[in-house]
Amino acid sequence: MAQIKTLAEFITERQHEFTYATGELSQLLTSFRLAAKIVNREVNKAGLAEDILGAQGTDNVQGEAQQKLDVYANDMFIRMLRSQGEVCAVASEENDDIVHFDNGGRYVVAMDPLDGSSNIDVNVSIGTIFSIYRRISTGPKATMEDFMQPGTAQVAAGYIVYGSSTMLVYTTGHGVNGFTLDPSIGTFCLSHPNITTPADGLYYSVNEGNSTDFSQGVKTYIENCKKSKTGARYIGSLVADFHRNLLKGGIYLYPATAKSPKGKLRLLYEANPLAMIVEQAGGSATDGGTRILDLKPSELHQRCPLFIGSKNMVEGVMRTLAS
Ligand code: AFP
Repeated sequence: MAQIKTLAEFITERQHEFTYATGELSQLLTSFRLAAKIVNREVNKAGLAEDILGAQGTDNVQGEAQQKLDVYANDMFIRMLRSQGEVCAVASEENDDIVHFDNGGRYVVAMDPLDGSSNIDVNVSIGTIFSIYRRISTGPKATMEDFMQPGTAQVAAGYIVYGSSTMLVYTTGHGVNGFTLDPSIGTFCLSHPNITTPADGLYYSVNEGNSTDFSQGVKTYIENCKKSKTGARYIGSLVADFHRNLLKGGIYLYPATAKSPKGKLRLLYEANPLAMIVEQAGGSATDGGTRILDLKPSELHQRCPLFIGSKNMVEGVMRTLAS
């Protein structure tokens, strides 16, 4: 029988790669590991449980209707991060402002606790995205400065995809590894060691319903994809679209539109963590002009255009945009 390696074992085995105190990374990732299992349980029964399924009746800071599971997932991740003690503050898609823990923790986390939540009640994959930074401010509380660090300063990033199986994928800057939740034992097990993304992808993922708003460069790139018979895949959950392209090779595009002139996706907790992961897997991520990880944030919920995936495809879109 093949040897099983659990996520907890893997983290312990690889924690020497972490620049800071070795136990800290375990604690940080434990929060996500535990919360992910609990959120996974709720996501799996969403189709049955009427009290969980459906809109909460409030809007989040982005003006989007919050689904009940969004709120549940947000509370769960925050509770787990608070209890582990390494994180002193969180920026979440679901909270207008920074959530402080007042515990002296040395890290801050930016997260989208449940991405693609409009897909919950139609039984389509959704996800969680997270980004971890070392705190740089020195006062009693974390400040905006801690969250305004460029993506290059991330010490770890990851996502969880709740799909036909549930997977946790993360990087600390030493490659990307994926773990699948075995529901029979309730444990994440190493299933995708050392993920590398193909340099030439087979798919492009974009909401073409917005295409009349796209710049001529983006329109031309999409036309070129069609001419070369590149397959189209769009799920409408960033994590799921990204995960698919990471494994199979492809590009995800969310350009500026008339409705979202700065792009729709959020820099801190969508673009940056996925950009760190894709680069670690050999791919690229850009806003169309600048490498995502080099962007200097100025707002907690800042949006940016995103072109992310296989290296040669991202280079192709950059060339087309520049021509
Ligand atoms: P929700 O969490 O509100 O469903 O938003 C998800 C998201 O930000 C991202 O995950 C998707 O890729 C994107 O929106 C899909 O949006 P479009 O409907 O504009 O294509």
